Amino acid sequence: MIDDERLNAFEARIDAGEKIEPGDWMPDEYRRQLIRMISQHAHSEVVGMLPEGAWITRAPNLRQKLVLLAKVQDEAGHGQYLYHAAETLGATREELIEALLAGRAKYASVFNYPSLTWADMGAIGWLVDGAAILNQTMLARCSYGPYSRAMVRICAEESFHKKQGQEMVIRYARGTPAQRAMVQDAINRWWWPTLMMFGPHDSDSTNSPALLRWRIKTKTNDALRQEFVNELVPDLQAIDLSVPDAQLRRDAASGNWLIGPINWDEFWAVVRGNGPCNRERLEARRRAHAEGQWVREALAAYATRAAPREQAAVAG
Ligand code: BYC
Repeated sequence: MIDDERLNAFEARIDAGEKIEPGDWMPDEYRRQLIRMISQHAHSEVVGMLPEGAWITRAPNLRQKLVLLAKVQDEAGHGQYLYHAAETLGATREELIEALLAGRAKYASVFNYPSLTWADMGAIGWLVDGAAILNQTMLARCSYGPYSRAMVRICAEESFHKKQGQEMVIRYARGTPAQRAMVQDAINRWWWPTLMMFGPHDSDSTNSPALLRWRIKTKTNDALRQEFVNELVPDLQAIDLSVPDAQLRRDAASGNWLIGPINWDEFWAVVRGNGPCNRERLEARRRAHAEGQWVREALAAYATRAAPREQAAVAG
């Protein structure tokens, strides 16, 4: 078949709601977009462990420590599923990780902000994981089979993360004046970075046309951001916490909560490596990678020695 016919057949499958699987023909641009997005997503999960990981040793009690440990460990697992999904498209894990450590790869901007108090664990769980769930519920319906299936599992775990964060925020909002002030401060600091996490406005979203055409995304950046704002504003108001946006107002006609302008200069500075913690985050990843070298070597040695034995067992 010539490429036009293949493309038509490929798009007809997508329009019919079929999943595209690893061995199937796909346009090079579809493959490139998926590797770009899935690898950025994997890096986000792994770098996203750092702001919360910093508080594991400072959790106020054993229960909180166990919950936070489980959550951070989940994020490592999400990175695993996603690197695997990217590998089904022909990318190698080594090249993807090398791009992250060299500072060439992107990951979610929100993780380049510091976690300053214990209440940040609540704000990250409710706001950041809450935003991620909206985005990932959409991606669970995406046209590429391995990515959509990874998302189903990840979303189930993210729901626990969101509830963990929500529970913390509610508890501190009902707590002492100092706890209320601490949690309000955390919401103030994480609100705008979370809104930026949905990506640039649709008019500046260069990848969206291809992603929407091939149903990798089925909703735009602005549509998802609006869903998030509509969900969070009443929930925060219900526990007497405010949103740090003097221009926030409810539009009676659409029912939407309309936000003030997002600081895109700040967003792009963070994306380009100049956020408050970009250098610290990459440094931590490089250190972890170097310290894990012996584990990778041991696994590779085991695989080399185990392979002939396993082949012999199968043949026998
Ligand atoms: N940060 O054309 P656009 C988690 C880049 S982790 C950095 O709109 P697209 C969690 C974008 O890459 C889950 N860069 O892009 C973990 C593009 O540059 P390139 C994180 C961003 O792809 C631990 C350029 O800007 N979720 O839940 O159509 C603890 C133009 O943008 C960002 C995902 O990764 C950003 N925020 O849409 C707690 C979801 N936004 O690549 C929680 C998967 C945009 O052309 N990703 N850029 O050089 C997506 O859904 C989409 O990629 C995005 C952006 C919505 C993020």
